[in-house]
Amino acid sequence: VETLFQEQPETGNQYLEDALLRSYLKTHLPPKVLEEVNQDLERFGNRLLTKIKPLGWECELNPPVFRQYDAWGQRVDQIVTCSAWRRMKEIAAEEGLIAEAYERRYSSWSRLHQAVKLYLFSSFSGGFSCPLAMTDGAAKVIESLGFPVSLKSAFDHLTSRDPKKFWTSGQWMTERRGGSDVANGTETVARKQPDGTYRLYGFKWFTSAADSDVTLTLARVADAEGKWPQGSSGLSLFFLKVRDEEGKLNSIQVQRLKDKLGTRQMATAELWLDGAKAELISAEGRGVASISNMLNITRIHNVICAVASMRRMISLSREYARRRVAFGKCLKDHPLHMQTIARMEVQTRGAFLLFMEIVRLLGLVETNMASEQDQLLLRLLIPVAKLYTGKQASAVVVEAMESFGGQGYMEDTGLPVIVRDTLVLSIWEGTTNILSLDVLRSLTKSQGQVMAVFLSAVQKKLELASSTMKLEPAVKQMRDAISSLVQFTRAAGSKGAATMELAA
Ligand code: MFK
Ligand code: FAD
Repeated sequence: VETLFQEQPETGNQYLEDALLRSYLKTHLPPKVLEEVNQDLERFGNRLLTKIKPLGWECELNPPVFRQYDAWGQRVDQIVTCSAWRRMKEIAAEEGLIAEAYERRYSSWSRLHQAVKLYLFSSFSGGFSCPLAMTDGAAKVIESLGFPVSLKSAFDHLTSRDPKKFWTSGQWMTERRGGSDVANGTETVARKQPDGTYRLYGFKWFTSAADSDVTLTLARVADAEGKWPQGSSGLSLFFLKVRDEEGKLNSIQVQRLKDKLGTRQMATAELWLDGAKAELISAEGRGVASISNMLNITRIHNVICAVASMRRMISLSREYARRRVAFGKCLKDHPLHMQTIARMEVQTRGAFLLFMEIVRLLGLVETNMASEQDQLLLRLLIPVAKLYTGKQASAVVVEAMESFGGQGYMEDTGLPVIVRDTLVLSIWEGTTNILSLDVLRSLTKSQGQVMAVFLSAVQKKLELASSTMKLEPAVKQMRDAISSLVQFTRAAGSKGAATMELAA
């Protein structure tokens, strides 16, 4: 039989099969929380396997289509999504994939619980992780603005567990002249109306999950002389509903859907805003600072998806190695092949623990339990983790594809889908170099404190490790290096940004 077929790798409940995840939860969660979370994740793992996974594949096979005109020549600009995609939205609500983080029934651990569910969901979501990331980001912005009365209802929709009530949000930042340089590239203007609302005019060049209910976007508000202020301080943040009660677009025209390498399950559109009714939700000129609260959440989601893609490919690869025979024995019995898989496994475990640390810190910040050090560490780790895991995942999934030989390259195995969808993780939500500059921004803004906090956290972990393992010489070397780095960044911090760049 073995000469005839190569068997399809099959995996089971991805929660039960993830030993590292389970041992992390066991060692970190309080017993009562662990009991409930464990039950929920086991149940969710089964639902993913039996119901959600086939839906995700359906989304891949039935990507959204754009219908610009109806049969009678009327412009309708309809983005037609498949029923599986719409079902994903209902499931996301039922599972509380956003709600969990804001209800906080497990205090600081609720964020981690939500993040783990998103992590398990990611590889089977048929691209629905994308709107969920932006929805979480929008809820976070509303929370960080102190729940303005006008946004209370939107917050309830974004964090609802009721599929009929649940809304998703977009994040329309990128314009033709600038996706990285949003501050100078944004041409969209906001004209104030007598009733205090605004009308937006401009062109948004990338808008993902364009079937979303609401969105956050940036535009320029005219100054007292009627001029449009340029640069970052000319940008303000707006909230808008994409369609009205009858489903008609809010003075928005869909130019076309993007023809993408991956993430084909979800619609990324080019949109003309031709007087879209919107509400100003930040102070004038504070658009970038306000939307940063969204960016920091969506960048964490990016980390979640990066780690999930690596985990998924390796799980399949390990499973395949148990079945596929070459040169008279299973791949798992070829040391060289196993070394390749082991290297990927180590990278994925490291990335997983970094992801856990970030959501643990976020949970503390959100429940006012974080120290100043925790807050600084979180500010630093988000761009570092986004840029690092984005690049790392792209490399790991390509390596993992090779571990299936020629089958890895075959479209109907589903493996190329994972590869394509992973490659975007280093581009959207800020490219690698833009995030490197964000690391520098966090250094400069904190006068070097973020680095001092980071290095002393590393030192503590090393000391902990050296008490259980024989690492004294290495630890001593690292300790010396760390204390001179701490001194250097402190000194650089007091001398300003240019020296800080050197320190970074
Ligand atoms: C599946 C998971 C992912 C789902 C993906 C969904 C689909 C994809 C969606 C997208 O791709 S959305 C578009 C993402 N776009 C970006 O990520 C933009 C990349 N560019 C940057 O990040 C630039 O660094 C940035 C636009 C933020 C630079 O803007 P500025 O205005 O030139 O920066 P400036 O003047 O340094 O900062 C303005 C303020 O924002 C400052 O606050 P203050 O005025 O109070 O000092 C900064 O401290 C603050 N700020 C900027 N970045 C921050 C931040 N604060 C906290 N965290 C940050 N990361
Ligand atoms: P550019 O800014 O032109 O960058 C080009 C290159 O120059 C990059 O390598 C970049 O790293 C480098 N670069 C630029 N500035 C610097 C600098 N100062 N120093 C060093 N290097 C620099 N955007 C949204 O707002 N909403 C969405 O929903 C959305 N969905 C997307 C979906 C997909 C599938 C993709 C691919 C993109 C999406 N984007 C979305 C856009 C995405 O966020 C941008 O493409 C990204 O931020 C990069 O911007 P850009 O394309 O303008 O590239």
